[in-house]
Amino acid sequence: MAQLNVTDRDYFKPGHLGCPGCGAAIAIKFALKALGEKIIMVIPASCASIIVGPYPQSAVNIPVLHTAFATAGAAASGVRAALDMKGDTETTVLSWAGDGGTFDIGFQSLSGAVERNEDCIFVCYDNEAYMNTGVQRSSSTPYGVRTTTTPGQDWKRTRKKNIMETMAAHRIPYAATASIAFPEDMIAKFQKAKTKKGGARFIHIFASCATGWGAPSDMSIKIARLAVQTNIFPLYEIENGTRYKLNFKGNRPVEEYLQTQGRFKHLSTEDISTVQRMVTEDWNSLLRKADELPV
Ligand SMILES: Cc1ncc(C[n+]2csc(CCOP(=O)(O)OP(=O)(O)O)c2C)c(N)n1
Ligand SMILES: [Mg+2]
Repeated sequence: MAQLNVTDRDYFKPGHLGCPGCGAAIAIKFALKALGEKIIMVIPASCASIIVGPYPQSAVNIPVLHTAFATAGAAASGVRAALDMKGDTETTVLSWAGDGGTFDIGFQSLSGAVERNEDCIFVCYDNEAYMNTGVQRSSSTPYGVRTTTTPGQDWKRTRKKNIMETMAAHRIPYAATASIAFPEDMIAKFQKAKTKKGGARFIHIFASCATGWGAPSDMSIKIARLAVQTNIFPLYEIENGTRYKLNFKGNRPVEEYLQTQGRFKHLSTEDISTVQRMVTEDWNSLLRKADELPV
């Protein structure tokens, strides 16, 4: 990859309120490094609200608007409109929502903002459950996972919603996936998103959660890397909802990923085969969209 042009400055400070090994905190650090100073962050209720913290104890030295759980898309649109009224087209509006605030309760707000093609970067940092309130399942929680609302033998039997496909269906100008285990790739995508001013951009970040996933805190990056290497969380970009580009091709079996986390511990060999089938099916579908496999 080409040499990245990133500042030595950190806009995310030590002493934040994330758990040890918090993937969401790592994602904030890289995103702010990529985007630089002139941004306003909009954060709906989530772990990120806590990690960044309430004014004046903020862990970031950029302005933040804390907003209600369902409203990231609408609140970011309002901040954009206010900046435009002031003639400020330079400042980037960065909406920073969890999977609950994106896939579930925030979905209508995001869909509206993307359909209006608001000039904002919409981020979903995805820890695959409602972590801030105690690990309840969301529509981003993958098949096979135990959470506090899918406990014991009632582990989640439905698949993770494909949020990137929903964004493609809006014909969003730019959408990309990113991972805390691939910082250069993530930073490059944020910088690319920043240059695509004038319309909506969406970045879906895989952010491991040691606390909610039953994993040691020093495994967060390794787990995120395995998610990409097993094609469970592929790295790719979509332009205008139609042009797909893959950034990495994995080839490891899903079991290597599943065995790193307590939330999958109960799965039988047969269940693991089911997960593998689902992942392979989704991966092949992505390859076809990227013109890398015959339709
Ligand atoms: C309308 C409403 N319902 C419920 C809550 C409580 N609540 C705060 S954060 C949160 C979960 C957020 O989940 P997600 O968006 O995935 O972010 P995470 O905490 O996992 O980082 C919930 C349910 C709320 N603040 N507002
Ligand atoms: Mg979450």
